[in-house]
Amino acid sequence: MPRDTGQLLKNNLIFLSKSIILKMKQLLLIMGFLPLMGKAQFHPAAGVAGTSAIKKDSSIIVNWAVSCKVVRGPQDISNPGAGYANVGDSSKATGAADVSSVVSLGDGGSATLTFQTPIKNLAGFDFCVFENSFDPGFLELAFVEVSSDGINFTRFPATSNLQFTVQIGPFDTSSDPSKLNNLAGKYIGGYGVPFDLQELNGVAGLNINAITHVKIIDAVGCIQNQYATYDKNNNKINDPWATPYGSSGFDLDAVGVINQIPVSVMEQTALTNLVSIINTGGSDELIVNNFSGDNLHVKIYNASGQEITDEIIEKGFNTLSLHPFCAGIYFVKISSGSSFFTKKIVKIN
Ligand SMILES: [Ca+2]
Ligand SMILES: [Ca+2]
Repeated sequence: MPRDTGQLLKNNLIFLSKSIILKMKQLLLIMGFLPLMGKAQFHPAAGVAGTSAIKKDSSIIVNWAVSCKVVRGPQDISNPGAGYANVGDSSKATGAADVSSVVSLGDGGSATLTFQTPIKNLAGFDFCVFENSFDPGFLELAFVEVSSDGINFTRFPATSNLQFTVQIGPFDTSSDPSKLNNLAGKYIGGYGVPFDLQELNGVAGLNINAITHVKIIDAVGCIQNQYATYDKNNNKINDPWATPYGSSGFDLDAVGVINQIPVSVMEQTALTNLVSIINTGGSDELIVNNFSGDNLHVKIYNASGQEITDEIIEKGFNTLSLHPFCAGIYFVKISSGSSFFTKKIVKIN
């Protein structure tokens, strides 16, 4: 082989091996990026293929919240003296979604809703939350929690992969629903954000087949450390802020029920699923929330088994006073026909 040809071949081999190494490096780089590219892409905006948005008149919505209790947050958490959010009232969040009538929660404010009959976990999404956004990129967000006793609430693990280095301003439409998961408000008005109770399966003290309360809590959205609220990955949630107006924060329109304990089969359902008994901190007030369609019989016995009160309660929230009774242990017996259950309560003072 002539010397020149040998050198040429050698050069070609060097070039070839260099380009193979380069290709391999490029491939490794792409492979390294793949998990990042696949990460955190959630359901896109209403109307876009792959969305999970549920239209307000969808036939899968079988019921709506029947009561709502609102705790307003300030219009501007950094200036609490300037007053609280004040648009709408709690009644605006009950009944069907209509986009136009809402209750504004303010920075960090909350709304707790109850239902005609408990929400039940079945295949797929079980309930959905409506806000009144006018632009798919203007998204005021809220955490969603559920409870089966009205006392202990469990938060859906929320994710925000939006940037949190530049504050989203009050007229900013740069938000992106495909970077948000398990946060109410990720869709435009008229389209509900759905939640699947199966995701909370196994949480101690939570009966995902008899959810009595849904709580919506405004994500403050400010990226300053002292006011920020965080997602499950401990990332700051960035949403339009500051909004120092009466309509500050999450604007709750409605909560739609997709799966519920059917009203007609309530009689066959354990009575314990249809009643919640709340005696916060051993106080002298006993709240009995009756989700069954019927009046129920409530008897209270003292520790010696003597009957001390006997009342009929209607559906909905009923407040019974324990005021006349001494501190101590009591038993509350709830009955309907032949079915009943008993719960121990403690009156502290
Ligand atoms: Ca479900
Ligand atoms: Ca907010």
